[in-house]
Amino acid sequence: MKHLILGAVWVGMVAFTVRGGTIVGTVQARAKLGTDNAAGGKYDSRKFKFAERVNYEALRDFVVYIEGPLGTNAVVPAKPTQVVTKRTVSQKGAVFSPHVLPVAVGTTVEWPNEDEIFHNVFSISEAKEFDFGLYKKPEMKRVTFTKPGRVDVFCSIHSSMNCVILVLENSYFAIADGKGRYSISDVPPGTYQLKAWHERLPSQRQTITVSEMGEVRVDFTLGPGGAPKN
Ligand SMILES: [Cu+2]
Repeated sequence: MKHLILGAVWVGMVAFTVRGGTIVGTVQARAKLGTDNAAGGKYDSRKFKFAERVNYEALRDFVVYIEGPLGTNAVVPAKPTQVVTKRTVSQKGAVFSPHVLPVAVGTTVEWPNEDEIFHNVFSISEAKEFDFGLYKKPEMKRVTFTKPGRVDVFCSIHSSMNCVILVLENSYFAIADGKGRYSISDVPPGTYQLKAWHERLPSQRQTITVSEMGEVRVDFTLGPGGAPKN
């Protein structure tokens, strides 16, 4: 009997200590082959910035995430995540920082206003509608995102101010760094749809299998045309 109980405890511990795997890779954007942008060149010049061509190589804020609910689902940070409004030297107006914020569903996001001027932060997105009204320091506004989806956020006063809150169904996501590299760790073993997202490009999916303590490498190249419909 004692032996059986010990055995059960041992099995329980093994189940508890299954170690997740890691998903690593890069995300980059590329214009459709044959267009001027694919060759780079003259449009990389700052002089042509007014022409508002997309410099695909310079795109940032890619998010990579596992689609759908997973395990115990979202692990919500204990403290609210923040999007700060601030003025930068390079921009005439105020901006939200970060510009793209992926969060797990249930996360509360605060919008501290670091300016001495008023802002009115709002969204009309289906996943979350809100309107903070005019406010500035030390008043603080916050919203909890309870539904997955893309939430576009604007300021009713300043046209340069916009950001995207990407509300995701689980906590297995990463935002790529300045070189397009990302890493998602402690992923429970399993087969998943891994999705690469950018606010202005078609998303892409790949089916991946993560093994216990294994490392899966997945690279994405996003671009208009040629990408799977989403
Ligand atoms: Cu504003």
